Amino acid sequence: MRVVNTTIAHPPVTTELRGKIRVIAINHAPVNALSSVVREALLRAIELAEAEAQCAAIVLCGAGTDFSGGADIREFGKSGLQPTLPDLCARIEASIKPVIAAIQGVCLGGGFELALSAHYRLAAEDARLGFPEVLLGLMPGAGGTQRSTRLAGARPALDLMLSGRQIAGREALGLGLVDHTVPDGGVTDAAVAYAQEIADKRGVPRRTRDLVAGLAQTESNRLAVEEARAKAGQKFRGQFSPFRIIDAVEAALSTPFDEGMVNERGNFLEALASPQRAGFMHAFLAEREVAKAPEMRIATQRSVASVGVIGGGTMGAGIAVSVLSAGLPVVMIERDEAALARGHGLVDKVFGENVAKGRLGAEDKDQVMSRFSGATRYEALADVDLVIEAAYEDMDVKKQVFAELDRCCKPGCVLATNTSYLDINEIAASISRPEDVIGLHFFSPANIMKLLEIVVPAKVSADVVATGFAFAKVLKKVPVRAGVCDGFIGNRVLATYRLAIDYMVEDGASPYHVDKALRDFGYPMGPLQASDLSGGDIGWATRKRRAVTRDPRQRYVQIADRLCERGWFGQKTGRGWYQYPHGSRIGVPDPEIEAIVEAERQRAGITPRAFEDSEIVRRVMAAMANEGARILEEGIALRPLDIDAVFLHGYGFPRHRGGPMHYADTVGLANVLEDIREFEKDDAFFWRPSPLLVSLVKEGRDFESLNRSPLDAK
Ligand code: 3H9
Repeated sequence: MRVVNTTIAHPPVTTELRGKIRVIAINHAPVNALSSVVREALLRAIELAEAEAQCAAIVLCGAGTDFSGGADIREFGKSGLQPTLPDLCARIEASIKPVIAAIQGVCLGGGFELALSAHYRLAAEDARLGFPEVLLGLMPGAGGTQRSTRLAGARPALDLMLSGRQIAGREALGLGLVDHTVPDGGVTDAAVAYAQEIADKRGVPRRTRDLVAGLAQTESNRLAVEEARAKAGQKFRGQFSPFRIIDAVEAALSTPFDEGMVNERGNFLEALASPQRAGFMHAFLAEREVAKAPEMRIATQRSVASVGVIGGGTMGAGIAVSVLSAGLPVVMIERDEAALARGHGLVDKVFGENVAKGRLGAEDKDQVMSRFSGATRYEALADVDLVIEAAYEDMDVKKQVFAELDRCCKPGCVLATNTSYLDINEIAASISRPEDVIGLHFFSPANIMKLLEIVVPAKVSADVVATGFAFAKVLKKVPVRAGVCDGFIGNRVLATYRLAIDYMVEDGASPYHVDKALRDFGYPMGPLQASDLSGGDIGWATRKRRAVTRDPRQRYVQIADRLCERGWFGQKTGRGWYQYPHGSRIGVPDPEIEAIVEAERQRAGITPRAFEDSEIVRRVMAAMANEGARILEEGIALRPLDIDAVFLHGYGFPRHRGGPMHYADTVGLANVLEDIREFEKDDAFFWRPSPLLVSLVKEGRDFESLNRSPLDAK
């Protein structure tokens, strides 16, 4: 292969003349992102090929397995880098020699836009094409909105750009976004042959910008825009880019190409500069960063080919589903046959529902369930490589289970507990092999929720921690490393901001107002709705457990206890903070709750006051940032971004806000501290500022500065 620039060890673009076809390959690992060096090299390669006498047509492809993962997200915010991607795309489309894109692997965002600016496209059947920009708070900004609408029509274009979903080459062919598919491998060879054919015909290159067919305001295109706008109001509440995507598609239908491009560019740049984009991008990078545990660099993971699950309740069954879905066999242990049958039934039900919804074939379900087995004796775990205990949350119960595991499991078996708050050091110390004991804290429903807290007790060996992270990858979870403390990262911060909410409710805010303010902030449901969903009895048990150790200076609000004493535990009892008539999942406000709250205020001698939405949000966010800073001080979380990932994937924190720590940076840590100092005047115990937060403000630093600290030092 002839290399264009021999002075660079890994040139960002390589080219090769095959007969009369100039093959230009993007060569920028790991995902062929379109960084400025790549764009520059591509522009030069296209111009050279156009001027080259021997070249009759050009094939554009990606070196390695992918076409391109899109614009280089790490270059966002750097201005003035030339050529811009829209300019490069325009130059490719304007080429007087036919350009054929050969698409394999991922072809996303700006990469897809690059391919759409070519005159023809060939894709591998299993290539993955899409516009993920919306998931980064962006929109396609290099003609994607204009060209995809012209090629596929408004409905498919909107679907792709608003969902961010990836489609296979086959589907792209059906939508008219590619011209041909190639069964497997050899896309570039097929594209070269196709380019030769096109060149032999000597036709004028077909330019998507000139396509008008089907564009005129047809009823179906118009309706697609209208429907998308109606749905977006609810689905993308508070977000910027989805609405601009719809505007851009509307512009593609009704204005000339160049005008549509101006509209797209303006909105793209606005989205690029927005805090929402910064929040989304932080979330994207954080979820990749958390997966790189320090132990993965220093230790080799143990092999995990089979898994045991202790307990067939909701959590145990959910974990079993998650493991089975990842292709591993599961042995479930329950205390008796009846409990085992219930656990088996719960697992079977989930896969049965997937069959009913068409997500799984009946035969596939049989195949998955054939990997499930159950037993009432721990000896059945003799050969498994990893066990996850999901038994009742009680230290004595856990210790009994672990004694059995110690007796029956083979040497080297990883022994994990799914406890939400119990001291894993104590569990580990109770058996003969504490180095094998780790916490794998799943979130309910375990087969759906992405978060997996990997809780690292003092004596665990590094290879067990590395195994936990590798196992999370197999389960397609987002693993976050946490230290041992009551509640680890997530439930500890949750407990703190729930206190802030309890105080506001007793001081005058309606529970429904609190929920609405946080929904408007971007949460899918309010914290009290979430409590109704998970069950008020869980928090009640925690409060009782902590009663003995509670600091007498801590203010205690009894409202939630009054609900629990009535047996109002939320959705499962038909009543909690809301009423759920006839098994409904959407709660309705309950006047009796308002009365209970009022009575409690009187009992506590509180004169209620009004709260603005903004104060509700400020108090909740300040409580999260302050407790987050504390767990950083204690080393429970490695970095602020680990806390962000926990809340994004386990607690519904709005992704466009980036997580509680990133959001605090957005507000400004000095402002957060000022809020805390103001709240401290009323409750000096609860609102003590974290020393870390104070010192960061003093030094003019933010949480992000701690994300950059090298992990290797830990
Ligand atoms: C865009 O294109 C805007 C245009 O419309 C308009 C322009 C004017 N840039 O995920 P992985 C890194 S917006 C830079 O673990 P996988 C990633 O951070 C962009 N770096 O691998 C990681 O780095 P590290 C639209 C990127 O195989 C490494 O690559 N495109 C980019 O599981 C491996 O990533 C997107 O939104 C990038 N674009 O998945 C695509 N992408 O090793 C976003 C990845 O240091 N990317 N990296 O942690 C993805 O969805 C997945 O990364 C992908 C590969 C499917 C490509």
